[in-house]
Amino acid sequence: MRLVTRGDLDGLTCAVLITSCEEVEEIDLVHPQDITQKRIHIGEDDILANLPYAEGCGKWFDHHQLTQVGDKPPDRFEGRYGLSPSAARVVFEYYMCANPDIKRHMRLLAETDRFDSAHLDLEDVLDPRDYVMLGFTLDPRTGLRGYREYFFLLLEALKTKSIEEILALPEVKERVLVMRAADEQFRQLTKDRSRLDGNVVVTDFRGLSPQPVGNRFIVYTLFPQANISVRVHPGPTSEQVAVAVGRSIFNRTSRTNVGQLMAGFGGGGHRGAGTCLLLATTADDEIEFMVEQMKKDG
Ligand SMILES: [Mn+2]
Repeated sequence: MRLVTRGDLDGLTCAVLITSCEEVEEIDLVHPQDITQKRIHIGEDDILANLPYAEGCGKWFDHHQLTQVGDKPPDRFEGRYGLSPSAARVVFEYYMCANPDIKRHMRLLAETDRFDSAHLDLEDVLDPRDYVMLGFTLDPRTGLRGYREYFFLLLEALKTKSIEEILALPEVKERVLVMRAADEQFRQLTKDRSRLDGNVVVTDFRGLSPQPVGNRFIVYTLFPQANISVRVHPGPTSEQVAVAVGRSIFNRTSRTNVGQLMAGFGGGGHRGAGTCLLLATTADDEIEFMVEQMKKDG
């Protein structure tokens, strides 16, 4: 079988669990829009995890809100879907009875839940530790290069090593150092490039080269008044603009359903966070529309 998942902590924990329970010969890391836009072929030998449903797949595990784009899952399918703090939790529930051995990953799973659903506290953002730290080093959104190799290194390490041993690996230590330095710069650029509009903080990184990388929750420590954030950066091509929206993880009063709002622009996500790609020519008007909706929602 081939496992197709995404290269974040949730995808990694899915991979740890699924490779413990299935014969997986190959793992591919993809973006959810690679699935919805059918950029990769999915067949009956494929297990999809932490990604949208694709017709004809062997098994499917996910916890994201269903979007209007892409294939609709049928009433019956192999695998499991549910609104859960992580896709890994959905995978765990599916395999646990037949594979009780995976219970040894309970702590990894609990921390993946917390990380993927952004139930973090101020300390987790300002001074992250163990699995939360590991999650930040893996986040493809932080833009660190070579994450495929890194993902596979961690996949093997998590099966045999403690989190302390993993954080002591040279590859992990190096990423932690790079991230700490990047976060300092990111904090400053976020301050410079953000404006508060009612309850919404809008950060625009367009025109910056290279793109700043850093902890996406820092903005909430800088703008405690805001309950939702919009981050704008260049898309994968020059005709596109990428937008990432998230409710504040500290000021939890926003009523916007972000996944639903993003789906209206061809993207997707959870109630609390989501992304979409816009055409550069119309992006400003669309972003303005989103912000107005977030202000109306309160
Ligand atoms: Mn997830």
